[in-house]
Amino acid sequence: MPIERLSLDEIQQQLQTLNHWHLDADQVSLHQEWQFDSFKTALQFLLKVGEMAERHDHHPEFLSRYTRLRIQLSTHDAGGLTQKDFALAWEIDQLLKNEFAHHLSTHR
Ligand code: H2B
Repeated sequence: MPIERLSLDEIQQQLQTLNHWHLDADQVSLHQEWQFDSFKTALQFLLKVGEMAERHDHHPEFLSRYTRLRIQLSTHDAGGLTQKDFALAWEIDQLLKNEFAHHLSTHR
């Protein structure tokens, strides 16, 4: 059974449960960008999110640029946003809060 895309209402509701994630203009993906205190920390964060992605069998797009990391989430199989994207985003938020909060170089 393919997973269902969420409606715009559902997307707006789910966004409230997350920290600073942004809906892309085409409404098929979510993204967020962080800046860490070093390239090494940014890579460690990326690796942890990568392990998480394997556990979820759900894989983000990563854009690494020195100390910055951008993560974009979408469910390709559904052609848009699903519960899987929000579940992963929520867990990424927890990881950030629990293990990387002190390694953010700026506070938005
Ligand atoms: N990741 C993302 N982001 N979207 C998907 O639709 C997706 C995935 N599908 N990871 C998964 C793997 C699917 O191809 C496998 C067969 O479960």
